[in-house]
Amino acid sequence: MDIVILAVVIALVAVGVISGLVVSSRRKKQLPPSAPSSTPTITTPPAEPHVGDESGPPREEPRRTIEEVGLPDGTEATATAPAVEDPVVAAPPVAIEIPEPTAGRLVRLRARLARSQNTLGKGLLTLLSREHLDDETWEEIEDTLLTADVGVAPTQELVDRLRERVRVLGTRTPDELRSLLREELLALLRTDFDRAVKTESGLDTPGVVMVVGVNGTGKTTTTGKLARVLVADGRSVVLGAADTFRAAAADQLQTWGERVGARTVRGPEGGDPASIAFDAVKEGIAEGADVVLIDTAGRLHTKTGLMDELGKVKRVVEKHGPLDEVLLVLDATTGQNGLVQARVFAEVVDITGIVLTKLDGTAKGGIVIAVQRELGVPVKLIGLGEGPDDLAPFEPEAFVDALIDG
Ligand SMILES: Nc1nc2c(ncn2[C@@H]2O[C@H](COP(=O)(O)OP(=O)(O)OP(=O)(O)O)[C@@H](O)[C@H]2O)c(=O)[nH]1
Ligand SMILES: [Mg+2]
Repeated sequence: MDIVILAVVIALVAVGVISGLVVSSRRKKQLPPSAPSSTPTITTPPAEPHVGDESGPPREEPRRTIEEVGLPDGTEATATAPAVEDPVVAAPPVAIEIPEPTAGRLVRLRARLARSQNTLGKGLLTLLSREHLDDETWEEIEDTLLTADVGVAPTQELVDRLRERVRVLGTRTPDELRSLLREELLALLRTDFDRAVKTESGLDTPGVVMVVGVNGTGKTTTTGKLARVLVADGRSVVLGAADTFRAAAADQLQTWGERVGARTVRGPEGGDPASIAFDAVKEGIAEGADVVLIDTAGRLHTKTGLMDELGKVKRVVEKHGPLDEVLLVLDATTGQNGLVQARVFAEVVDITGIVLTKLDGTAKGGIVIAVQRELGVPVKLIGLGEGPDDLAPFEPEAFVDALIDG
């Protein structure tokens, strides 16, 4: 009898505890998302205790790797913790990922490049190896280059040079052809550019990098990947979410930041991007950060109002000092349209470097040549996948080798 009463009491207590938990977690969910304020908020990395944390679920579950978790693509609202209103808690973040070292990335990612690009390199080699290099073959070579988005003028130059050199060569061995093609492609890609992303101001203030481009090219992803590269190199980073079009955009950037312990300065949806960018640099200066990365909203180069706004963001940031790098992010799969975008963006903000994303998904790697030619500005980074460490410095030699050797 006593046992029965005890069992009933235990059952009642258990129900009470469970319903208490449910209520408290419901109550938590019903809290309004951080109320938009007129001043930007600075989010701290996760895992710092906040009021009410005890009522949350236990955190013992095994940590998943970043590959398993994946990262948001910005198309959906992320379920990250609401922005912390009180700025800057000094406690060091824990459970921060250590990104992969940057050295040798292109070697690791080379296979991806080769998979999509070697139709170009192999195709050219096969054509050049034909016994009779007649006009028709040269036309095919030309077509191959144009299809890969090398652009008309560079294609013509390359074909003229190859024709001349093949003629001088007389008999051709496959090795000779390979090194000849390699040299000529390298000459077009230019080995004289300084391709280092400039993240040092040379002063005692942080280096400031702004990331621009049309919608969906990979700006936020690139900003996040770049933050990881910098953190891996031992630099401290502040992120500025100057994309105020969608709340999810700031969440997306913040998620990238949280994974490596970088703070994100963000503001209300629909707020003024220039003031957020300004505040991000201010925060970077205040906390003695090494680098401030500013992500901007995707904007169509054809919309004058949006392009004017971008010019304003840049001018306002420059009140703190000159920008060290303005990176234009271009989606390699969009082909020649990228050149038009490049031209317009370069008019509004001086582009200092190009990031070519999604090179893993296209055989149109020739756009590297075309876009450098168009702007006179080097491709500094290439995106070779959606993974967090799939951003590589652009190295012409490794690129050409991947084209030709596969
Ligand atoms: N395959 C591949 N996908 C990429 C690469 N870079 C970015 N992406 C994907 O492209 C999509 C858009 O990336 P975002 O970083 O959100 O692009 P965005 O320019 O910030 O977009 P908006 O802010 O909407 O203008 C995401 O699904 C990314 O994962 C890349 O190098 N390769
Ligand atoms: Mg974005």
